[in-house]
Amino acid sequence: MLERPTHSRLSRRQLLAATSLAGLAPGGWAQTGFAHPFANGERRLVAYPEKRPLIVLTSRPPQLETPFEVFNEGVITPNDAFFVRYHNAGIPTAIDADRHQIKISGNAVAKPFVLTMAELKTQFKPVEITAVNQCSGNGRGLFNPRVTGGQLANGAMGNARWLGVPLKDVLARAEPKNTARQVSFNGLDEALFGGGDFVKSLDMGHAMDGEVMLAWQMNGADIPLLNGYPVKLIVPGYYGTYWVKHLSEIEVIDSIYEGFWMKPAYRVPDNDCACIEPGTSPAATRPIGRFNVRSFITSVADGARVPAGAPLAVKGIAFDGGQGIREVAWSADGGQSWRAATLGADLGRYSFREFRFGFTPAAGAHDLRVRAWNRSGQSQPMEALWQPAGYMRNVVESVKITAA
Ligand SMILES: Nc1nc2c(c(=O)[nH]1)N[C@H]1C(S)=C(S)[C@@H](COP(=O)(O)O)O[C@H]1N2
Ligand SMILES: [Mo]
Repeated sequence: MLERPTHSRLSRRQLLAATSLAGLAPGGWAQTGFAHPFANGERRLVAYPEKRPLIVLTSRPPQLETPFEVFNEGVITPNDAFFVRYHNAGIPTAIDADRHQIKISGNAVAKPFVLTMAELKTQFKPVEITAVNQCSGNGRGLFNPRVTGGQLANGAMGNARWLGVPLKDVLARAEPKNTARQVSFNGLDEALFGGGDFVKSLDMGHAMDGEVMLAWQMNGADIPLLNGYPVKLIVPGYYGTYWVKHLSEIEVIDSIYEGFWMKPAYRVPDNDCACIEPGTSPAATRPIGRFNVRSFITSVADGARVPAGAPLAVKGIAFDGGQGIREVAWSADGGQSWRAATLGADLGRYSFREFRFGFTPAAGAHDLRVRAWNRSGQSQPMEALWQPAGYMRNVVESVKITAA
């Protein structure tokens, strides 16, 4: 029998020395103002440990949204601005990486074993990938009719450069049996009030595709504690729900894992659009999978006033589930006429792709829209698709500006 990985309950002295969330104590918050991600909503901006002031959705566990203007800083989202999402209140508030272990076991491996962080970093060949992490519910608060769940605007996404090792290489060492069907992933956080420990699973073929990885660095630095320190599962092109943080247990199993966070949670209507008519319920569901195509203007906000008769330079970002962005079109008349935007540098098919365009607005109102296509021709709907959980929103957004 293998021992359960130590979830290191640290002494007070160790706690001060280790990466720590001591600043989470109420009153320790650096409250720094308010944000208005919605027409009707005011949210506090609070700086958590290792983070700049972010939009607070809930404080226990912390759920923090990136203020949208951050996405105009560049195509890489800075670690201190990256969104934070947890489900359960029992989050680790201090982790000693030197004592952290990842246990690889399950009824479909021949050789279960335990990995330390030092072994993970030195015994496998590291790889790097730039990839977007996006919450399934990004934009959920904008659905109409409204849906329940975290009322997010579009800041529950971010793009980072991840350094780690392919999951495939780690699993191979455990010698998976040919009965292996899925791999499940657990992290150090725990459910305190029911609801179930946060455990996710991937099909064996996906887990072994060479792209899914165990990462310990984000944009050249340790992953911030709130984003999954000391090691996080990276599942390029897939919704953030699979990107398990503080990863501590991996099980290769001969069945389909159906814990709460795989079923009934995080499922979408099992049809082409993953959508239904409001007020109806889906005939069948499947686990949420890859991102659909999205694009956003980042340089000018909805409701902005700009000078009339002067050239306006506009930029933004587009991404999809891994085909890569082929084209972005823009419109200044609410989608009646379209022209091609210029694409920026290609940082890989899982990354944000920058785009730019310019025009000289005449005095009056302008309805700016951008619409992206990926390399297999998939695009974004002009009218939002709806589903009860508020996942996978990817409508062509409207940015209304006034030139005067
Ligand atoms: N251990 C753990 N990992 C987790 C979660 C969680 O609750 N616990 N939430 C998931 C969800 S739904 C999302 S969207 C991403 C968010 O990653 P981030 O907090 O690093 O931005 O983490 C995922 N990994
Ligand atoms: Mo999520």
